[in-house]
Amino acid sequence: MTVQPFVSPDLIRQRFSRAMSDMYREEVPLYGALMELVENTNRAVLSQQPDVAGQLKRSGEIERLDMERHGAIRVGTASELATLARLFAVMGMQPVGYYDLTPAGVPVHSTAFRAVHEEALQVSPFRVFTSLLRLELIEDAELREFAESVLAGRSIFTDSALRLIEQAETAGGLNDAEAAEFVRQALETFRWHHSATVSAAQYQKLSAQHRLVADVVAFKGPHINHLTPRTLDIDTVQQQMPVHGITPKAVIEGPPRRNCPILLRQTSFKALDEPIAFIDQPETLGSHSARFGEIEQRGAALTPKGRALYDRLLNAARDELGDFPNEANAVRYNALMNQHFAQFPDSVEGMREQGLAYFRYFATEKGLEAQGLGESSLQDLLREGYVKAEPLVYEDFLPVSAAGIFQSNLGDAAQAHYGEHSNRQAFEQALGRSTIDELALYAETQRRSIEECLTRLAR
Ligand code: OOG
Ligand code: NI
Repeated sequence: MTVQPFVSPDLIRQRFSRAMSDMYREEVPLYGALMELVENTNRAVLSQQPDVAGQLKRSGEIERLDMERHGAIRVGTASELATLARLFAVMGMQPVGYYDLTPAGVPVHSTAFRAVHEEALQVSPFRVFTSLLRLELIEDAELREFAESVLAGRSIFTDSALRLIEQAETAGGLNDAEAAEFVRQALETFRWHHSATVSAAQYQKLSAQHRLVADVVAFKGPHINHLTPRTLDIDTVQQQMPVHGITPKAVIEGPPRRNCPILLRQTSFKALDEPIAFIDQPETLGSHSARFGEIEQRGAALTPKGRALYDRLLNAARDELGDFPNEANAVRYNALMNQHFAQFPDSVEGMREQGLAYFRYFATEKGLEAQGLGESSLQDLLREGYVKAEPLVYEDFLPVSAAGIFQSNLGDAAQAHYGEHSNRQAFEQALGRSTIDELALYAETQRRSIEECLTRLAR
């Protein structure tokens, strides 16, 4: 008997991401339309902006661009979250970052499951923004207990998925056939189910508490609620969306448009009203809106200093606006953002000199041809053109943006006020492990690239 080699977790993730996209395209036809729009826009940018194309080629991102996307799900219990962590680990995805959405009136806290090493990200940058409902924030004790009992009675994983997770853990991996079956089984957890698991009256009660509560509690599993492609020009896509029958939210979340993109800019289109059936009324259809579309443009990962500046400028613009950005104040919001962000250096050199972003360093042709560079400092090498710096792409999410995305899809009525605050410890206890600090990952990638670059030049 020959022993089948294990498939690398990165390739399992790549397969899974593709399978998820196929499923979502079938479930949500608008997703297909959006993908097409993004592909066309990206193609135009690559042919019209050689500097952008050059940068993506040097960083290798051009190869992952077409398959790059993130999804989002919401779960209801600690054990669901902990098992998800194990499921994602089979695909080489770790929980990175902690996001508290309660200050924005959304009763969840979240992490992003993703690959952590730059080489793994290159094979598949697939990420899943994963939120845990904070039932403890529901004040109505009766409703809370009802929600807890409904959640306790469901199982969001297939038996085969659980078996394969365990096998991957004990054997150390999955062979080709097992990996294929794992992808098929894991996909089931994220599928949309149009029949609710509660009665119409119970659904109404959950929904009246918070639409998010109904979305998590009233269904069989944590349906994927969006799948987001990466665009190279979000303003163009935003503008083009209505032409294709898609209505975007009023403002783009994140930093304003810049020459040198930073962090993450996102926009979404409204959730679909989908027909659902209740257990006591299988014939009468109710309606639920959960699934929506989103696009994003990614820019440089910021250092703690850069991030502090970003947060300060964003808060200043929002404070001055005096309200959540919406349709009525969108023009003023954009103007305020541009005005405040004028303080954020808008060039690679400016950001590098002030230590605002993380970079990847490359030996240039000139550097590789030169001799005796062993003793030079990185500073000197950059100045002489022996080394070039490219910003590291931001692989994570932004809590204020995420809250804006949640809200635009839940309706403004969903803005609640919660006294209780951030509770990373409770989240990690539910998760069964700690979350990884994303800043440490960027710092490591930057360090590796400097080391590699200097070693190459010293040869
Ligand atoms: C997640 C919303 C946040 C993002 O990209 O920031 C998000 C959700 O609605 O479950 O997707
Ligand atoms: Ni998203």
